[in-house]
Amino acid sequence: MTEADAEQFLEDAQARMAKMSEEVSHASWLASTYINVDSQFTEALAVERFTSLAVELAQEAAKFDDADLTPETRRMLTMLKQGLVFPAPKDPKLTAELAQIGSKLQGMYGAGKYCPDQEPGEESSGADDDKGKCYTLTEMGQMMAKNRDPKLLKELWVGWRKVSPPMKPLYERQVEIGNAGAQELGYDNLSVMWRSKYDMGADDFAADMDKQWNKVKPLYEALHCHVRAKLNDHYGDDVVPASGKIPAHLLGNMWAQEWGNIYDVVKDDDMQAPYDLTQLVVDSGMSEKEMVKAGEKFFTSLGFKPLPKTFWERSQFTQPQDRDVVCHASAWNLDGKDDIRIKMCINKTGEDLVTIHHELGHNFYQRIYNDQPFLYKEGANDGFHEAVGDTIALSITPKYLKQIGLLDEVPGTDKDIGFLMQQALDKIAFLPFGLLVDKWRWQVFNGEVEPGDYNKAWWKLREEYQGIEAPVERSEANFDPGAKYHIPGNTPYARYFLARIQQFQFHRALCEAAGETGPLHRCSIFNNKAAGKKLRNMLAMGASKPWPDAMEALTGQRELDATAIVDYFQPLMEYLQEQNKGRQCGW
Ligand code: X8Z
Ligand code: ZN
Repeated sequence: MTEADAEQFLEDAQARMAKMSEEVSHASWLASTYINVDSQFTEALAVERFTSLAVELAQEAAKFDDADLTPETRRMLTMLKQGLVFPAPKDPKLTAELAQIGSKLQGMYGAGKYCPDQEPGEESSGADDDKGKCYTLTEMGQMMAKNRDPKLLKELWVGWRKVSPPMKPLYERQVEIGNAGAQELGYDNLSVMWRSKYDMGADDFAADMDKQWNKVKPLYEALHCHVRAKLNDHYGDDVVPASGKIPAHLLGNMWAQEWGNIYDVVKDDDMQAPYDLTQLVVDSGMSEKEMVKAGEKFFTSLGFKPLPKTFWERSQFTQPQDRDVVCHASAWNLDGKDDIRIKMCINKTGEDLVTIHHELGHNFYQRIYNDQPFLYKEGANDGFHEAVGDTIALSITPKYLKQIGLLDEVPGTDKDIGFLMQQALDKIAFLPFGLLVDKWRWQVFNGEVEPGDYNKAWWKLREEYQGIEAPVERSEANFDPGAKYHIPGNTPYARYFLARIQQFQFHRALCEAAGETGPLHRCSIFNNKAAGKKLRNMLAMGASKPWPDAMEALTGQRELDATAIVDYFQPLMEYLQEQNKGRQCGW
């Protein structure tokens, strides 16, 4: 086996995978935007075929294990092996079963609703059944964001979680088959396989996550302490005690993962936010599509090509009323070229305006690396992919909002703490959640946590890392991880933790490239071609180089560096320390 043999093998393999992955994309798009038995059947079949091809090729690649190859060819072979999120064993029956479970779980989550008057297990008798309204997750998310009635919030919190117990046996089986698949590829289990995609050893990766967490933890603890005190003021001791863990239903988000929606409860009377982004969006009269146009404009101002016509024709911007869809926002490239789309159920809120930038970040990344070979049409690592749009959204500052006509005046620096608080409630509050979702899965995959302890292990992590607690008693009859999209959706989650750290590093580097000298939180790179060029050059690399090379191209650094996020929030940290004086922090 020579270098030339390996190159030929890789060329053929990539051509076959590219074709098959296009089939999967179209079938999956259908299954996510028209949930029914037929689309699920079709998707599962396509996924089955793709999985079996990818596994076959990954195993075949082993024939080059002892060959003398260039580092580039070796790297591509490794990437071929690591391509699947959930590999199946060679057995065709198991491949089919795994694919069917995947489509089914995704569909259960997407079609999930909470129907207050319905007994568990009872089917609704029809869409217009007036016995009681059913709430979609989008509707419940809106209520969790705005409503402050603890009783209703608790009901929604519990209600949504009825979606997941039926998922549990499927999930168990999925893990079992996936682990067998990972083992056939030479990994101890899926946990090792998932952690092996970061150009370092699997255990080094887990250690690096912990290392970064320890750097930002003081900021999280200070925020937690202050938010708990404010919630205690607002709701009283009976609902939120002044010490201990915060009940998970009061943080403005179904999973208590981002807390920006309770800014009104957390702010001081003299600390008005400089503006309310949702209000600006509503007052502007923008349609959902115009919100996406605003996002596109930011990217084109940095020198990215405008989105293709098909993006506007084929994307899903709003929730269809006539069918079930997977509303969880995502960005797609269906043909590996220009057929890029987003799928969202956009609400006219500041939160969704930010999510639009997040999704467009995926699309502009996908498009700018589309000349790379199939295996390199990925982010430098998956954290990079998640960080691009968020980096851009960090430039949604008052200055920028004035530039695009949404704000009349740039507020004075006396409003900075309000702005930083709003940002921290999303960015800092998210960190422990971003860390623990895959900590849970790694334990499940490697057998440390068995099915009989799934929920217990989930809440142990939620309590330990986030300092929150379930508002009602939970047991193994519940399967709360399944009520979070990425578990049934099988999307790895460590990427979002990485992205939270990285996006501040990227923002800092881009602001420097743009010649901005003020504080990081006031910097916007809108319209700056020098920053745009730097970003575009890095993104165009795709996954062609180990991620530290991409990181270096943009930031001059080869490692994750939490000092950027810590520096960004330094003024807020000082404020929080002052506020927390005399309070007993921790949980
Ligand atoms: O899933 C997402 C994106 C799609 S990649 C909307 N995010 C995570 C989540 O919603 O849980 C973005 C932030 C974290
Ligand atoms: Zn994303």
